[in-house]
Amino acid sequence: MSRLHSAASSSGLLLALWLVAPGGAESQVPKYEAIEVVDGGAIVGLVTWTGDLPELQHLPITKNPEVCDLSGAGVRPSPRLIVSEENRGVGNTVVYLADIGKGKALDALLTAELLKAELEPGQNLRIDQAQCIYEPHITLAPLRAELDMTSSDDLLHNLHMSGSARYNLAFPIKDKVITRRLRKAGLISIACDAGHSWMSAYIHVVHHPYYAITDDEGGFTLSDVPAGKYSLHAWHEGWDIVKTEAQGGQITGYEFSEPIILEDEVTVAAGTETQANFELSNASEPESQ
Ligand SMILES: [Cu+2]
Repeated sequence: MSRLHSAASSSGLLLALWLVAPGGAESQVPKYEAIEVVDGGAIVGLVTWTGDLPELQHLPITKNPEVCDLSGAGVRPSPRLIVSEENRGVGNTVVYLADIGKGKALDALLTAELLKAELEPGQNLRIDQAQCIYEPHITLAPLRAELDMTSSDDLLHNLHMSGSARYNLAFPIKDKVITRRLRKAGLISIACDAGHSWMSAYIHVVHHPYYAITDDEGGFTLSDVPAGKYSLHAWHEGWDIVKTEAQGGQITGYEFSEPIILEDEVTVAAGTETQANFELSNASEPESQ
């Protein structure tokens, strides 16, 4: 039983939804046509938390504290639910149009994400392993993009992907860069197989550019959307730990709860801004009830 069972099975579901073409036949790449968007609209909104906050489990740092636990806290706060104290906005939620068939070219997303990551256009997206945390925790990557992975830590990490990519990559030395192309749309779960059981991250490999990650205040914007009616989804990784796996008294991994997907219908009119908001709460996690 893999500790990523939960996330991997959800990504399978997500892929299944994406890959079923009209007529029920499966296709390798979901259908999407790049067109010039004239007088498109925007979808702007917030993902917020409602009600009491769950008690998040802090994960014990059981290996390499000299690098992974510089504060000496002994535990790593859960990275899985970020709620703003200012406005109860929920960060790290991926909001996207689930059913869009044509719109602006995917390159636009690549450029936007590169700018957000303060990289020059043309440089690859990058995931770092720094003080035994994946940075960033959530990545949006265009389908077929190359991803650079590196480690700022002077110890062994083993970056293990499951879901839409299945790379298993050792980072035995600091600053080593490994580049891989992401060839399949869908969700990738990442964990470290070198004993850092608290490390986790996700990549959404996307086949169109109408995706956004909410900021620390829960805000998102999807711009240049062709006028029309769409199904808008908000994906959150979830925050419950379903199972802790251990061997010989040492924690070896966690099974996390299923990701949560909220759905809404939005109608975008030409040249206008449409508001769309989502709410997460303890009731969003079936296991929490
Ligand atoms: Cu590691």
